[in-house]
Amino acid sequence: MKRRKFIQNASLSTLGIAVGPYVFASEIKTSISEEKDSQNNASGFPMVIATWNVNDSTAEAWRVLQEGKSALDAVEKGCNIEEANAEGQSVGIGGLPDRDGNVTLDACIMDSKGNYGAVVYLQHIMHPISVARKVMEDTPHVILAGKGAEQFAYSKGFEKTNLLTEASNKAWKEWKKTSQYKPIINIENHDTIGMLAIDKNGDISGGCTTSGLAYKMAGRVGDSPIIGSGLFIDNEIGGATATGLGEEVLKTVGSFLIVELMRQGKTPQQACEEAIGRIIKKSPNYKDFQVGYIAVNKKGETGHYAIHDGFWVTKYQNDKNENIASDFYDKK
Ligand code: SD4
Repeated sequence: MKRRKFIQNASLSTLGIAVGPYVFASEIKTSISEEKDSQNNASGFPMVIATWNVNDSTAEAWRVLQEGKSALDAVEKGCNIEEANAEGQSVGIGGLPDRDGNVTLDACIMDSKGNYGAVVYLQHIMHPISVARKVMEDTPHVILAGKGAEQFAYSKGFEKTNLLTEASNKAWKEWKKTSQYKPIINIENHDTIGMLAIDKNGDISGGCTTSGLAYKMAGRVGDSPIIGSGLFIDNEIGGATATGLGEEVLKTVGSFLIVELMRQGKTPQQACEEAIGRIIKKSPNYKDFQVGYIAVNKKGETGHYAIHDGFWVTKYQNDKNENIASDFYDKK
């Protein structure tokens, strides 16, 4: 419900509302950061934070962390839950297809040692994040695409699965009646799961998995599987991950930016706000799309910020699994 509300809110923004003035990132009110920082500075680990309302995913990651396993195991298993949820229409099975009716998946994973693996434009495999982990651990490469990624997955024992559910097929057929391709918010959808975890040793890992934008052009790849854009981890500093219109995240290398801003001394909240500010500064049409970021630093302090209302995060820390409505830039 909350995710859908987000889309509606974002869609409203396309109805001819005038573009606001250019804004410099540093002009974004620091008072927001301070207020949010006091809410977010529950520190400590193990902990896990993820984009959207994904309590079952964070609960699974938490369970893995409680067993004393690594943050890497936690993000993989946590993301697997949402990938297998056929009702989530932008991750794994049930994901809305591209405009030709093919469900194509992007995912990546990054560990505390700086290792990274990704799959892009992967079809017929329910758990792209697990394939990404295999790319990271079992190949000399970091990204595998399309058919090559699919063949690699089969070689590792993943099963061929029909990812197009009845509900998504129906939605696609409905969309085909107009076939209006506008790579902006009105046909964008959001459930992408980006997850950051810190294990009992204080080591950080992250994962990001998505079916990308609904009805995208065939071959389109978003930010989610691209290191530095959809996800970045530096175990000395922290991690960040993104959701929303991937093209905008890619152009500003958002997750890397957030980690570098934290390196310079910003809190996770300030860093997320600055990264959103960069997008707003560069894209006068920011009212037409959404981007949301989450971040965590080495102490387990978190931040989250979006362009528009409706972005939620789920955090499991200090034995509490909670959904949090994120603050946002465009207060109208
Ligand atoms: C993409 N960032 O492919 C993803 C979409 C997304 O929730 O986040 N959807 O651009």
